[in-house]
Amino acid sequence: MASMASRAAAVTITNAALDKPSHGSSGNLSQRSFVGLRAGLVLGQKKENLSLSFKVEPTSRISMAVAVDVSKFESVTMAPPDPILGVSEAFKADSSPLKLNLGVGAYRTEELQPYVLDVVKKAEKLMLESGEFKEYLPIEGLAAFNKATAELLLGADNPVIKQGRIATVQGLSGTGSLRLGAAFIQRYLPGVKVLISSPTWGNHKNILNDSGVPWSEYRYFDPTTVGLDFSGMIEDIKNATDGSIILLHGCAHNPTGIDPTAEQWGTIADVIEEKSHLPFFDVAYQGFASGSLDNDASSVRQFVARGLELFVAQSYSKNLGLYAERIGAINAVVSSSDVANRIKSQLKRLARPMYSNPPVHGARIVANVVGDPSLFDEWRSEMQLMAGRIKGVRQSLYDALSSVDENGKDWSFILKQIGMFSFTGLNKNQSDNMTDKWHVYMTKDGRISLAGLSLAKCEYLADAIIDSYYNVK
Ligand code: PLA
Repeated sequence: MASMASRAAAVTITNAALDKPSHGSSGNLSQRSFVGLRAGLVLGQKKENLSLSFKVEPTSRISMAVAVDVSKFESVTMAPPDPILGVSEAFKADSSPLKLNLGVGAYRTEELQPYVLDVVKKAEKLMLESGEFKEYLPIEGLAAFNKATAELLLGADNPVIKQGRIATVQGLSGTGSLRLGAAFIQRYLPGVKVLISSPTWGNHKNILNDSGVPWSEYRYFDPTTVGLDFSGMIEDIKNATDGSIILLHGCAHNPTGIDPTAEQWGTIADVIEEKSHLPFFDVAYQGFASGSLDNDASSVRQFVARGLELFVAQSYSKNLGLYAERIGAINAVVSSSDVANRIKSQLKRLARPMYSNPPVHGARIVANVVGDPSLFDEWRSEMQLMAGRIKGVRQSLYDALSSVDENGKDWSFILKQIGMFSFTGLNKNQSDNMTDKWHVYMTKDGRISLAGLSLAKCEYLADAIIDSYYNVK
């Protein structure tokens, strides 16, 4: 018998098992012992540090002990925490009563509690009463949801919808929809580069990398003006190889909170058209930037009205507060219904081996809210309420900063930014100080989520920002 006990294969067979083969197994003792022994011996031949112990107990129980102290996965290294969702984990571990989570973009009430929209509760009550089934959805998702989401995006009377020039597939929220779109690009536009804004939502890079889609960046943020580097953006989009894909944030750019004006969107569309690029919109905040679903979709609608083909990923995490339901969609607006049908068939083909078909609950909520005029109206007012609370906090943070700051720095850029976030301009060391000294949790790029801030905490936050900005390099 081998002496080292680093690794061993094992089998245990009792008397009972001799008489009755267990489910799924067949054969008698001699066959099974043989299999167990052979497995051990084969392994033993391959690896010197294998051992095999085999004993017959007085009760006729035959057993082999297993000891594993070397994993097949020794080479797996620890992954770094996610730069956004990892912040919530660190926040949870902090026991300070002062702590404030401004990391992830999740809406909180003035009491800093998670918020479930009233319309969502009402829609869920209706769903429960009607006893809806839990069978598989079709691969492309719930038909009523797909119709509603395309109409919310483009406007119900958009000719593209009547002409059937849109392929909509329900996705696993914004992220999953982007991932499906990226998988489609990888398969049907192999090697075509996606241009993403610098900076952008960090997960865009992961999604493209994991999908095997090459990417590079276009200029977007100008730190000197704390505004949009519009000429840099246009230049980079112009200089990209013809037929590139340009990833655009439909509204409420994350992390900067800076959006192009309607006129600038027109110029961006001109260049994209000239260069035969394909725009790919990420619409994760429709209704959250301005409080109006229509206003926040105007960038996409402007491009569609020009007859451009484009992709759009949508999310209902923020505007309906359905974060954990994972509900969103990928849409392709194309030149004919025939092409749309073919694209849809291929998106389904990509989805099937990834997750088969999407979850139903969130899709029903969206479909029920949008399909019921009174719930829809209620949703719009709740959305305005949420967007309004964020605007109020934005103003109050600006006021507090302006009054605390003895050096008179102009903080008005905070008021110009829109959506859930403010890009403070704090660097990594300063952001670390915010967390280590002040228990304010935020991403290391200097982004704070105003959706996680209350009016009551604005002064405290202003003190933390002023200290970090002036006292840390
Ligand atoms: N696109 C952008 C631009 C986003 O900011 C987010 C979410 C998504 C897509 C995806 O959201 P979804 O999958 O939940 O629909 N960004 C958050 C959360 C709010 C995150 O990082 O996942 C953020 O804090 O940036």
